[in-house]
Amino acid sequence: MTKPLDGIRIIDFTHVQAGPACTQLLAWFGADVIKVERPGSGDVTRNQLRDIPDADALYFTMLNSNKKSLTLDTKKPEGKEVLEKLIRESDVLVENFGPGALDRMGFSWERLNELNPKMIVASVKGFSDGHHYDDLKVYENVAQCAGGAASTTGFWDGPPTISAAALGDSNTGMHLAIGILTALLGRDKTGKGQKVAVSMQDSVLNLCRVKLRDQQRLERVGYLEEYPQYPHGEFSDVVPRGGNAGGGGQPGWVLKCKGWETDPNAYIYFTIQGHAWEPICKALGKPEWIDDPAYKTAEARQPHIFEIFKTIEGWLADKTKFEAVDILRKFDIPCAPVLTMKELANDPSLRASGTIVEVQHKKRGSYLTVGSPIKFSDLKPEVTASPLLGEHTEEVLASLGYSKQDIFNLREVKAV
Ligand code: CAO
Repeated sequence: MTKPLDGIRIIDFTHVQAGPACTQLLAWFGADVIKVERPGSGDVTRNQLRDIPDADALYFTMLNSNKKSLTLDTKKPEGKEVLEKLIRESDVLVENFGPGALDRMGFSWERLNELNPKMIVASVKGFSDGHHYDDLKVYENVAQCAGGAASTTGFWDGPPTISAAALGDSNTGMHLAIGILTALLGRDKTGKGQKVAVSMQDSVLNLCRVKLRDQQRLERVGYLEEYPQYPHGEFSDVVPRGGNAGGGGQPGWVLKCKGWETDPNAYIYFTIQGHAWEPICKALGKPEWIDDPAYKTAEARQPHIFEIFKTIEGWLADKTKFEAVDILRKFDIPCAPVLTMKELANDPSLRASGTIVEVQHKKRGSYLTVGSPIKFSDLKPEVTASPLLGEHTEEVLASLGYSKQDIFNLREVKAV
């Protein structure tokens, strides 16, 4: 089957998570992604949090599937020469080194553009160019703090909190992938490559835009009616942490189900959407609430919303999270069980859709990974194992015209 990105060659000069998540996605869709790694060590995640001695860690395998690995010391003249050849024959270079690392290596944007004016150069940095923090190295949690997620996540009486979702890393990689695809379409029209830059701070903030909405509402009216602080608590002049309240106009909360005393995930998320109030009352066996002025409107419910949640927890007390959702779905009530990683890993629907896939790896045997969350009618992305360090060095060098002797010589000087 031909894939949409067949024929697009990408130099994957990325490491850890933000960059690799981007290039992995493009590899699933058919791009020829060549991961350039330092000889001997490679991407640091190959060794991080290993669960099997001498086999690449899951951190690496789950972010680098469908790629080739070329080892190359790009600080050595021989390595630079190989990289230059590769640049001349590639469509995209993606990197997420610390600030200035590519320039120090001798591959500034100007130099790259001179070597291949058609090439797209895509970068992830912690902060955008010209930002007063643009010299900082950044990891996931740093980005969540800098992008507004941490100050608005968690409970009002606790500290700023980090989300387990990779808002700084993989999310930034997804933004970058959109930028690269846009630049490729642009190149079809102009024939020219361009620089695409995404910062982790900006990508986190982009996902926190409803909190910037709330900041402006707060400044105008002094309160936020959908937050648990309203109407009994206090508001300061900044958006508070709202616990598990819904971010939109529909109040919701994480509610206990049967077994919560011993199972930390025996919960559902329950949403009280305005138009669903009547079905909610019917589902809960509380028809008298439908027209009761103390319950009828969202405004009337808000002052005692936690009493309402308590009543719903009473109804949930003899139902597991799955039983509860099976009842509530019949009433069209937006809700979901709080699912654990174990439940997700074994979910037959996710296996069938290709969202959770089992991959065979030369050294690890089989492992689970998350496949493409994007589904197409004419493409079924197939997830293949991540490459071993330098697995494709010979193949890539041969494709650039290097002979067996040349490759031997490069090995002698430890450039590959
Ligand atoms: N051959 C020779 N040298 C290589 C090489 C190769 N194939 N690949 C990388 N290098 C060198 C670089 O040239 C650089 O050297 P100098 O610092 O001497 O110029 C060095 O390796 C890499 O530096 P780095 O700053 O990228 O790495 P780090 O471990 O110190 O920092 C990180 C890691 C992630 C904090 C930093 O890369 C960063 O801030 N990246 C941008 C933001 C980002 O993507 N963060 C997300 C990471 S996922 O949580």
